[in-house]
Amino acid sequence: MSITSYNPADPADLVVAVEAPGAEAVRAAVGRARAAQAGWLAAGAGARSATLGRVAEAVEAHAEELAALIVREVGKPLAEARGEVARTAAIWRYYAQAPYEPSGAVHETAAGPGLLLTRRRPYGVAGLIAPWNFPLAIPSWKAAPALAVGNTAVLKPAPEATACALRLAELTALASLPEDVFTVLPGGAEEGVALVEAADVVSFTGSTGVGRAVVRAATGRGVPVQAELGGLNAALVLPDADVELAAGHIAAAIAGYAGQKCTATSRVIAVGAAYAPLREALVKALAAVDDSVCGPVVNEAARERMTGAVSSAVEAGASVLVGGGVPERAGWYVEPTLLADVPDQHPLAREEFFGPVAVLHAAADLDEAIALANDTPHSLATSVHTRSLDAALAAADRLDAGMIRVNAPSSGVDFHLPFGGTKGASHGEREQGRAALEFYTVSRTVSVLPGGGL
Ligand code: UN1
Repeated sequence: MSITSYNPADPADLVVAVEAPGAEAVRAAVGRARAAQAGWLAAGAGARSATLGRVAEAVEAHAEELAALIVREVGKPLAEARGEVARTAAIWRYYAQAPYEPSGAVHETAAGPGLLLTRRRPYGVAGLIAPWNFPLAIPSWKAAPALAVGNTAVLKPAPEATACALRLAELTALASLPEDVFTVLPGGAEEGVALVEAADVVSFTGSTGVGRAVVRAATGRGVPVQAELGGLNAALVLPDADVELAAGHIAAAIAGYAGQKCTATSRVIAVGAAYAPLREALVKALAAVDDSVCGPVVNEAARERMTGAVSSAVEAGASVLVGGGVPERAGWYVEPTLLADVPDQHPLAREEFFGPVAVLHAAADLDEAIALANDTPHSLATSVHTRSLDAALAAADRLDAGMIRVNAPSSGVDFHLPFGGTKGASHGEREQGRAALEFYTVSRTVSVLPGGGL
């Protein structure tokens, strides 16, 4: 089987085609990574820090080329692609400091002399499975912390982002990351399954269905696993909000990169008197979104899924407030779309579609809005738009989401803070920041006791 990726804005443009390496090649790569791990750990904090810092420099030195590749391979608008490249360099630079972090603590003995120590140690080989929508940032925020603490890593990127991942591997080599410390193996399901069966610690970002299978397979082997799955993210707008500002943020969260972020907004919940002005402002803001913000969806199947869901919602009684169609042009474009009166149980109101489409709901008060926002297993990111500190605090207390953003789009993350959702949106330890360093290490307890009776 061969792995191909095509330009979503120009489907005739084949970006890359490689032979899928197969399960045996994955096992062999994990074996080489395991053999390289002891040397990488023994190289010491200074060497690991310097190497990760050089990866950041290599990313920066190739920033424009990388941004152009992201645009071409996964259809991300240029401004966001540039932002992702900058974020990628910052991630490597941030984790370049991590090798110098304390790896444990000293404790007092309960009785008698001695030193009790905890020490965090790497697992061995991290198996990383990444999606296509952040083709450099997500592989980097998985690989950099894993490597910083002394693991080696094997990455299987999404087929749609194969060229970006292979380029990242080339840049790590340019930065003199030793051989077999970070390996990129393109592949599909067979390679992914083989990686989960061979790695010592597993990190996955992708769809809920595949993620559940990955979690089952890794836990079945007794191997630690984290999984970041889909989000069904709401934006709550209170009557006291600056409606224009809120509409701008929400339009960006619905249509930015064609809604292809697990943090994108797909449900807008207007509270009380906010409904009418928000509807008007949001329709205007979405109608004004252009290619520099939205871009195409990743492939034909994604567009079919999205347009099929919109027409079935309309058949079920929904009304289209803006958008709803596909522009007459090459590329997998979908108009930024807002729907009202979508039946509560319709898939569009219940599942993640990964497109520039959202559903508008009305809520009588904040309580009802919070109940609506929480009525999903996919509680990843929720935005709250209000001028009231009390309402913002109430929302922060009572929303289930793993990330609550006040007066900001639901999408967009700070790479040095924990990232993840609640309920069905995430499994295991948080990604990013210090949480990632914990995930890729296990604590050992060392008791140093006097041998000769002091
Ligand atoms: C962002 O909102 O900038 O797969 C990042 C995703 C998320 C990353 C979102 N893990 O879309």
